[in-house]
Amino acid sequence: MTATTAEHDAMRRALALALRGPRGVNPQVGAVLLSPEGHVIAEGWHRGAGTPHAEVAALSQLESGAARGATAIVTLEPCNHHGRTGPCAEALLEAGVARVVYAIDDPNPGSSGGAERLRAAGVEVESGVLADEAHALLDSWLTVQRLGRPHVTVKWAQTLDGRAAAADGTSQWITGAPARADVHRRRAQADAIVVGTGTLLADDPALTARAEDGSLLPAQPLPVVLGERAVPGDAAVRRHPLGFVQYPGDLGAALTDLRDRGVHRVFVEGGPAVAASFVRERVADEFLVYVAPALLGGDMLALRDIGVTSIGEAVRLTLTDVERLGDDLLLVASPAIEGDT
Ligand code: AOF
Ligand code: ZN
Repeated sequence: MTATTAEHDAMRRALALALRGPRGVNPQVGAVLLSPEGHVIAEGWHRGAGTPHAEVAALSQLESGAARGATAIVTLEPCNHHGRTGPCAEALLEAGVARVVYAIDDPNPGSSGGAERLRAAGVEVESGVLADEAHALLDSWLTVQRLGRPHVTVKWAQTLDGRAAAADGTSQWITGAPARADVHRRRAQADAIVVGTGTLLADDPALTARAEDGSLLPAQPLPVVLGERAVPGDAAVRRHPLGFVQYPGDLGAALTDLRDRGVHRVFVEGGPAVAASFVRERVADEFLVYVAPALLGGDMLALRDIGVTSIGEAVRLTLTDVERLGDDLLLVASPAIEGDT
């Protein structure tokens, strides 16, 4: 039996509940329990590492026995491991849940297998309900699980002819205020902002996420500087509330270190050389390209050499969104095959 309308609605609710949890080393997960008649009898969400999982949080809302015959709607496959908390698959079985509907499989080898465990015990299990939405919610956590590195967004602003600076190197304010405000909103979603030493020395960016009135947004990503050149003593980034980290080389090692610091979402604003290095190393999951209706001509391209010499080697992307921001355009694109540019 595929999922019912009530189950779809409950999954939507579970996704909203998941968002109440913090973004951190653990995924954001939501759960809703439906009575056999399809009424919501309990809700729960995961409140971060070390706290009960969403399913257990929902079950704890009920008197013992009240979940017998119920359907559990969960945004992630119930776990099957003894981690910081007991396995959710066992908790659901003990509570007498008859049916489990979840959105996406748990990619973590240490905790996956809950679906099989439940089926083996005679529980009906459905998966894939609102899977796209659950993927979108967990994209950075899924990237860390699958690829062992943070999810990477590479952003640049360019003119209509693909230039990011004028011949003299000046590059600030290619796009207008609405596009810049959009960048700040998206920066604030990231755990780290990356720039190269070239951009740092040329623009002296503060690398803070700010509101339209210039005030600091509550969530600040960690500033990351890539490259060997020294950060000047009076650089604006030195006044960042979180300080900054610098990696002289090896992008892979930098991303692994950032992952180990709990960074799941990296926002690369680095300039044409840094952007190109992420593309060359195939570690860019999403591109945000802000396009201003202006022309600069010349050689100051938005992206340096990415190792493509022939058209057949072009890095093909899928356009996932187009937005108009004032006079500018935002194009959002991802590698044609996820995680494998
Ligand atoms: C679920 N429901 O609500 C969550 C799950 O450190 P632990 O013990 O909390 O385990 C974390 C792992 O459990 C995490 O990496 C992911 O695979 C799964 N998270 N599973 O059934 C939940 N948050
Ligand atoms: Zn669990």
